[in-house]
Amino acid sequence: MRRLKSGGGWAAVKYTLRMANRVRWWRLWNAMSTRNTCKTCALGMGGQQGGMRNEQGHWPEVCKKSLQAMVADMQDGLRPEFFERYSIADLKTLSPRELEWSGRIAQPVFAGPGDTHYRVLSWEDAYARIVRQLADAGPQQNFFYCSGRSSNEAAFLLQLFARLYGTNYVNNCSYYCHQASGVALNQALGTGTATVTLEDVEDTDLFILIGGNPASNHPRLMRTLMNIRRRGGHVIVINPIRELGLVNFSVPSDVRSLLFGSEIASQYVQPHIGGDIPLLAGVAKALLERRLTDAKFLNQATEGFAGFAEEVRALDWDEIVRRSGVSREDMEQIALTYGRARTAVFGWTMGITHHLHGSENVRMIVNLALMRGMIGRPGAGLLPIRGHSNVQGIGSMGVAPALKQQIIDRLEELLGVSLPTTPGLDTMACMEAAAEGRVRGAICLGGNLFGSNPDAKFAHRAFANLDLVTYVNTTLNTGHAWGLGRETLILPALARDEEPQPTTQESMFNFVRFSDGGPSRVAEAKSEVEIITTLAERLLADSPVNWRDMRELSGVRAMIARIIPGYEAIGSVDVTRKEFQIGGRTFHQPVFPTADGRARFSELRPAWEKVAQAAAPSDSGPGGLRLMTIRSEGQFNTVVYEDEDIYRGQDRRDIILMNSDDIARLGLAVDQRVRVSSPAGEMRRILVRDFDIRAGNAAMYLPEANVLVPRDVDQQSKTPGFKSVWITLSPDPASEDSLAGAGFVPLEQVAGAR
Ligand SMILES: Nc1nc2c(c(=O)[nH]1)N[C@H]1C(S)=C(S)[C@@H](COP(=O)(O)OP(=O)(O)OC[C@H]3O[C@@H](n4cnc5c(=O)[nH]c(N)nc54)[C@H](O)[C@@H]3O)O[C@H]1N2
Ligand SMILES: Nc1nc2c(c(=O)[nH]1)N[C@H]1C(S)=C(S)[C@@H](COP(=O)(O)OP(=O)(O)OC[C@H]3O[C@@H](n4cnc5c(=O)[nH]c(N)nc54)[C@H](O)[C@@H]3O)O[C@H]1N2
Ligand SMILES: [Mo]
Repeated sequence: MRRLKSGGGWAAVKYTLRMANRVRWWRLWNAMSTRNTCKTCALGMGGQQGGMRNEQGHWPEVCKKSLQAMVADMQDGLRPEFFERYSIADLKTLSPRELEWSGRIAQPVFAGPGDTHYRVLSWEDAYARIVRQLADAGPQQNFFYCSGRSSNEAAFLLQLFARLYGTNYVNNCSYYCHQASGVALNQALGTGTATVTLEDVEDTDLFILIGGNPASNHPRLMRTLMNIRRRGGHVIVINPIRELGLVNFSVPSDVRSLLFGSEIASQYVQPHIGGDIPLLAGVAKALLERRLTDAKFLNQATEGFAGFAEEVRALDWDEIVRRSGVSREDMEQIALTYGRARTAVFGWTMGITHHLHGSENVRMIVNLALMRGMIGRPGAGLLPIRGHSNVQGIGSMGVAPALKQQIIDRLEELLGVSLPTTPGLDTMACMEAAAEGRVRGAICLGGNLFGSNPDAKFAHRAFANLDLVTYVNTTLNTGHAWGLGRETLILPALARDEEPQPTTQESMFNFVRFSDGGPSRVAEAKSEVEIITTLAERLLADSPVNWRDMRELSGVRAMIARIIPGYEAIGSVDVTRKEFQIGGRTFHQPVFPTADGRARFSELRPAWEKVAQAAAPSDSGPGGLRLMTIRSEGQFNTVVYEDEDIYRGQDRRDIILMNSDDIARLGLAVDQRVRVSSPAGEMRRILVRDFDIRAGNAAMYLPEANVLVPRDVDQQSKTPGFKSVWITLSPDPASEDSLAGAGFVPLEQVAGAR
């Protein structure tokens, strides 16, 4: 495959034209221009400012991802014959890409014990089956999972339904995503989300980007990074992989950038996977040695600095260098740039949270920001770069195992009920409970809980142990083939821009957007709100909530305004159509919502020990590598749109990206087939590819590589270590030509998981 010189640019433009041809460009243009929040990442485009606009009204803000998602939603509906023709065994042989492009799910379908095929059933039958399961098994035997695309309204109703039914087994995909950020920020600052607005980021002198690949996953952040550089500011990238788009990116909507490309990183350092704490500690040490800290801020606004500073001073540079994989000069260079910057924003993504020390990673970032007083003033702060377009709103609405006390109190008062006090379960805990037979049913609102789960073999078993699995989805995914219970239902949902009434979403900058909805593209699909309220109405007799009335979303918003802190303004959006910034979350003054108003440093020692523990296990031997599982340019989580990963110059997905030194050291060759083994499983016939990644580390794509990821979690955030899997490689002579070029290895062939 041809290697590109820059991310974005003409490749992105050409792709756009190709997508547009697929569904006719004026239809796509119209669809993209409606007033609906963009469906992909949580940067939050669209809404009332009109399609393709950001929070500052800039137009056009388009990215390949939003087009991919839109074109997929514009596909024709699956006909009943599809399920007659393709058995469940056939679905298992389809790749994530083939499943996605099969078409929109158009009718409820069902598979029971011994069924070889899904068959169409009526909505009435589907509802009756779910209500029977919920009533028979009871609230401690069913769990609710929510992905991050649903609206605030659907999310609020889902958790309210679950709680009035009597369970706290409610969670969302953030447990596999940014939960570590929420946990750590709450501990340090008393708030769990970004402390900055988009304006702050646009105005900052220095952006430190840690563990993320926004060129592919948040493309519209690239314009902001480009602008920082154009103003003479700096962008420091910390990433074990040299990501082309973070070195140079052509912002397609900027003529100068499109023609000549824009340099993004002013400094690029490549630590080991999991080496961020030693690296950031090194930067902290250099700041201390050069007295580049903000003493006034530290005294007035923080707690615990002295202890932290002592620990950092005591560290040995050689150990820091060895553990981080980065030279002392590089760390000192970061400290100097940071020390000179008037304002700095720290942004991070999954390279930070997907570790068994993910929460500690985030605390370390907070420590570094506090050292120079970079939280609580304009142009400076913290930005967890969120994933799904409304994952933050789903959390705000209370789709979580534990509600904030304030929300419980308000709900109990408003509704005159007592909410369940039994402990809730996070996502992995629900999967474990399923595997052990402690729960009997699951309702998944969006997402692909099977495909996103670590340890695919285990996930397959866990689902198979459930009596009824209900999926509410727009398109088919691997979960519908591999995540089956004894009985499985798939219900077709309307996408955001097909909702019969307006809905709202929350961006990673705590900005709430209002989506108009639009005409349905799939006749029999229903809105998530209709599905939830119908189930609630049928299951909960004498409910204090009139579920029929809850189908009117302005009424739901009125309730959210009374219940969810910071969301008061949502009560009037139907009249004003005014989108708003959530109160109490952005900090331009150094006073924080902790008990004493001060921000807290974390100790270094416990984090340091965890990093040491995560170092090579003794049994991995000299052939061991540390594996991260990552997204390609052509996918959205478990949904694969195309097999190519263009910025990384890869044409297929059944590959392992390795440093050329490791390839030579292990006696392997490029394009040789290997067997990749981890404590969780093994994958066969994977192709070795030479790549610019820190030696000792390797990368493969999710969701396929979830066969290899063990299900251990960070104890604080319950997030799996998706980016830190110890693997060994061995040559795999078995070569099967039937797989050549397929780019996808069916799970059964790698894991024998049938
Ligand atoms: N197109 C597209 N957009 C998306 C998504 C998608 O799948 N496709 N997914 C959405 C979602 S839900 C999310 S959460 C985000 C994900 O966005 P990202 O977090 O950018 O996605 P990943 O591919 O998981 O990439 C992680 C990056 O972290 C680096 N990394 C891995 N381990 C480490 C480490 O130990 N330290 C450091 N410093 N870096 C490390 C990898 O090299 C890689 O560049 O994107 C959202 N947007
Ligand atoms: N190995 C490994 N595993 C990972 C990760 C990793 O980096 N490595 N990343 C993790 C992360 S960050 C996340 S967020 C999770 C993602 O986990 P999930 O959010 O559970 O998975 P997605 O792949 O985003 O879900 C895709 C499905 O959502 C459905 N969908 C799309 N739009 C809508 C809608 O509007 N309504 C409804 N009802 N359904 C819709 C489609 O049917 C599609 O098949 O995966 C995690 N898993
Ligand atoms: Mo995510």
